[in-house]
Amino acid sequence: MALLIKNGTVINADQTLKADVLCDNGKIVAVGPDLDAPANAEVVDAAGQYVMPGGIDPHTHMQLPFMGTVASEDFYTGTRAGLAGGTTMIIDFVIPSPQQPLMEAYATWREWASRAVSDYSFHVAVTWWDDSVHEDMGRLVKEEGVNSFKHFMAYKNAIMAEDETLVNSFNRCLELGAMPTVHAENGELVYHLQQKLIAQGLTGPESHPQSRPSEVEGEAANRAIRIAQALGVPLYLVHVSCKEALNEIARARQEGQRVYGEVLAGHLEIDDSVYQNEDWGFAAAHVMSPPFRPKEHQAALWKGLQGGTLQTTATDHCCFCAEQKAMGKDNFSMIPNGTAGVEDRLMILWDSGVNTGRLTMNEFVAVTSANTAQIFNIYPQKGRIVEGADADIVIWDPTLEKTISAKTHHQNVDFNIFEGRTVKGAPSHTISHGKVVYANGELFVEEGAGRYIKRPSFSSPFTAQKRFNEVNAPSAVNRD
Ligand code: URQ
Ligand code: ZN
Ligand code: ZN
Repeated sequence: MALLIKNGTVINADQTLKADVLCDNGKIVAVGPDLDAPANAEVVDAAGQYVMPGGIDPHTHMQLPFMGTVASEDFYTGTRAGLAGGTTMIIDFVIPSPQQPLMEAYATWREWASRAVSDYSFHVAVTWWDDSVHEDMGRLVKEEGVNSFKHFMAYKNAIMAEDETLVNSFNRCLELGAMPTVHAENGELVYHLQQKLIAQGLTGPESHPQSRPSEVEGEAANRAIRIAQALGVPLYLVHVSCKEALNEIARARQEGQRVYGEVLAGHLEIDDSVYQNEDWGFAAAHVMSPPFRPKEHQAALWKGLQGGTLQTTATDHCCFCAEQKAMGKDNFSMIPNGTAGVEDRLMILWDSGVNTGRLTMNEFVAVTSANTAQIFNIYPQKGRIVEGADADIVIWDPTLEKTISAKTHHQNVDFNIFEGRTVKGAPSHTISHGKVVYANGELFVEEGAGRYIKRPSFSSPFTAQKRFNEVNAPSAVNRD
């Protein structure tokens, strides 16, 4: 059934226009003034509201097995919560155990994600190295539409990639036209500092940030950037949390190196005072890595986002409930690392970004959707309101006030790092595949409706645009 969105203002990263939007067969089929509704079309009146590309969250971990437990959010509940917050696509992570074949882990995650209610894709982590990893990376790019590979420089004795793996894998990314991405913390330093704090009997969650100070992130960010520079491969740094890492990216970009940075909504808004809270559970609920930082880092991250040193926003949505966090009751290094946010990101970025004047509405679209689509080579299929694009849309009511709370959020976790935060501006409708899946507080999702989105390698220029044109060529689009 067709859907016509009337009387709204379309916001793309590079344009603002009063226009109606007609969707049919899961695609945007027309954008323009005074469009007529086809017979039997559903019509949504978006007067006074903004019609934007649905959010893309490039960093989530649904049902991740990690630190002896499994994240409490699965692909069904997590993508459902995302739709309630205007996010219509996630890029999650396949994380093979060391020595586990990448293709085997990929098949497992694809099976888990089949319950998703919105579109999804996967970065694949390289957690070990041998010729079979080299081989599987090639299969994932050529056969499965994976164009990004993750490297955890932290988490020693678990999934940490040593320099040898970084060099081999980054080089393989270059051969394949894939984007290497990193979690940049020096895992050896973290391990050393953790042992030191524990030996001193400092086992509470307040020691978590002490074990991974911002210089530990700065070192790893610089190392990854220099390795990428030496090999001539681009680089994407996930969850940049501090000035030191930000400055390494700025220096590299200033030198013309192709380096991208991602920032989490949480790291933009929350500081390290949370770890001083005398409530153990409250402090532990904020244990994630990199940790929340002293206040001056939030200001620097906002400037980085405004100034283009950072290009994307994400959440690193990785949920653990109170009893899971309690696994680290006697030793902070055993507290499962992770916090939620997939439902809150757009509201936080709008309230702290657009409402404060830090971001224009166009920049909001860039950092919540379009830039991710471009960096990971699925633009303009995703990330733009344009004829031929997927009809993944958020209708944004700038007057709608909400108070964020674990009591009312759709995320399958008993804590919200933005608890009690009142925001102004929120989705009134979310549209996925041209269907209204969220309207005025109600969800209308279908388990398994989400599709796996292939992302072409970067080997040939304009791949995504070329594919977009092919798919949308008049002969290829069956207009009824
Ligand atoms: O490091 C990550 O990105 C995963 C394991 C989620 N946990 C976290 O603390 N960021
Ligand atoms: Zn990480
Ligand atoms: Zn992560």
